[in-house]
Amino acid sequence: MEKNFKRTTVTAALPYANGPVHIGHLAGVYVPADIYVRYLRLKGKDVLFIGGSDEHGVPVTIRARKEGITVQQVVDRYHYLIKDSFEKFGISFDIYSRTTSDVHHKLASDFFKKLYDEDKFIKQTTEQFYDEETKEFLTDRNIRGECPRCHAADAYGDQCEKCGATLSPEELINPYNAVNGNPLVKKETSHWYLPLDQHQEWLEKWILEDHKEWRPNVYGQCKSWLDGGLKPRAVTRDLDWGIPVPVEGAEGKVLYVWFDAPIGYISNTKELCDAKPELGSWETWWKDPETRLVHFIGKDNIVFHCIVFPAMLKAHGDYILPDNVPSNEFLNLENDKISTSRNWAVWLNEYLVDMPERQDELRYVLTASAPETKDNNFMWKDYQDRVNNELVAIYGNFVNRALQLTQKYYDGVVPACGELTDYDKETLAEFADVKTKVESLLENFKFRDAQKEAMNLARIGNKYIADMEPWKVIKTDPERVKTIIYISLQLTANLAIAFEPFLPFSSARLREMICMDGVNWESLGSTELLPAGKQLGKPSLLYTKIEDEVIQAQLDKLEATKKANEAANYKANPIKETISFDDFQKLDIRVGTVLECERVPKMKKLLKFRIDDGLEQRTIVSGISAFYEPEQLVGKQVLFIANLAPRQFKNGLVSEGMILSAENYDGTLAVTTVEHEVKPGSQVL
Ligand code: B3M
Ligand code: ZN
Repeated sequence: MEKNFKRTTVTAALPYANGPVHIGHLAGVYVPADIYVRYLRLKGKDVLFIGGSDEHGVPVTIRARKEGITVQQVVDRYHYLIKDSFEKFGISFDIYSRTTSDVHHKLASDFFKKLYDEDKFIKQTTEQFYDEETKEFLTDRNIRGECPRCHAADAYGDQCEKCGATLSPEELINPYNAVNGNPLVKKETSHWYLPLDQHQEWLEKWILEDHKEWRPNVYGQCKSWLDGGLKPRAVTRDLDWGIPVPVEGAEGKVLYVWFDAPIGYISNTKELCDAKPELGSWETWWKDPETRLVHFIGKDNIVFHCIVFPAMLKAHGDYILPDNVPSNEFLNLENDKISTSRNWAVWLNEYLVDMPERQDELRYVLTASAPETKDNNFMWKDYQDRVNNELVAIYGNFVNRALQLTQKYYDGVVPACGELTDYDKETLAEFADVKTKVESLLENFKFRDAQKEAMNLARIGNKYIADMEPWKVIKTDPERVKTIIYISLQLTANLAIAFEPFLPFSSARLREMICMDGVNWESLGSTELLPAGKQLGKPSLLYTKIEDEVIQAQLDKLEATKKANEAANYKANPIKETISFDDFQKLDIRVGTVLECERVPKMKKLLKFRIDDGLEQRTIVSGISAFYEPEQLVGKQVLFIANLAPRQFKNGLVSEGMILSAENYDGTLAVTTVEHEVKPGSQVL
């Protein structure tokens, strides 16, 4: 639906203030949002860029317990750290506030109250786990217990980290309070629910019919939620940290973090507009149908921004709905999932120290390999290659040559342009349409391709100057060199404009070198940006090479993290109690040959094996499907426990034994096998 909007409200997901932000955040949300906003501003559009920290919810409370400090101390520490990182990376928020602000508490509370008064919620009473000693209801993450699938001792209420099973707390065997180990009882509690099922119909039409232009990953996730049928969702929690539920009889209850956090976008807009009346009323930015609302988020937030929050806004009645929700997939680091708990990340605050003055380099690489359509991988070697071979060797090199030659031949004054050769004209024609290309890509949220176009402009320049060899021509035809340099300088000025949304720091440096005031986006593509006779400033290198040692230091740091994780894992799983030889002999471990192996319908984690155990065939089921394709294992000889009592699964499937696998430090599993082939049924002694 093409519509002419008067203004745009752009939001970027509010990161939890429970830790610093890392490259995954930057690549997935903040750099693309910033590029988009910078572009809109350059186009002279009315735009507000709203950010802030998400300071409620369970994650911050867990962090506080871990560090032995108060929750307020946790959110204070990380809010300012995150804010500072964003600032230093040039993420140009109009406001970066926080959900513990008074403005937000009031607005979120009023929002809830209005829906409550108008009967937009339903109240339901359910049994939840309760700690009788501390008198608190526990949230999923704070409940641990034995995993019903793999029998790991310490699965979480929502997931077992050993076997990856998605769980609900009810499924845990002997659930206990993760903080103090207390056993838990079931107790009744009431909560308010947003009846999403009642919103199903309009959401279906609004998303599936009216927003077919949303990115396929976003559209697809929404469709699968809608196809599955929406269910009521609790919007309150039993917790002592958060915004109190503003109705009678709700003592000890707070708004669910996913209810208040998106309202944070609105509160932060209000805080901004109240402080700067020239921006107009905050309500214009959230309620006027001529305002376009765009949410930049990561893929784990899609359902909240495309279904839950719109349902809240609709139930409220006064608000506009998002026009687009550009969401990225995930960024991995050196082929491994970024993980805060395993410290597997490049933290922005550390990058700023380790790689001083190289914010644009990271912005560039993250956009060049942005996870726009599928998960992507950040490799330090790739970072080095892109910086050295693209920013330094193409963009920086071209600009430096053009400026140094101007300095050398003309004392830094732009020479007059003479008659153009055919090659000159071709070159100019090539960059004439870069503006249209970049614009259309940015408007369609294709940041990777848009940046590529800008880089292409540098490539054209680099090739032009290399082909023209002005340093040689100067000896034979000095008049001609004036034209070559003139054209090169116009290209240089164009680069300062084209890269402005992507690489704000180096664009500003370049503008300073060529004495260009401000950026006039509309003049992108012009061949008269720097008039003949203009005195330019002093050139210096735009980018410098990254040496191998610098990259090695980063890789070493990650290696040390891996080692520390392994050590921690060993500590968490110490050698078990000593057993007698007789005990050992009770175990009958044998070698079996895998005859068949297949996935089990509806039980995602499992692989079903048909094993030749030497005597006959038997079926063994094993929870390793995440780590192997079934056909990889056929023909392999595996170690299995032959005398384990058979175990029956929910769907009736019976496992006659257990295949032995080794668990790596990161939770991945490797099947054990023999060093050379033996007869099936051979005993392991
Ligand atoms: N804090 C989750 C996250 O950081 C959540 C986003 C809120 S956006 C309103 O992924
Ligand atoms: Zn498990």
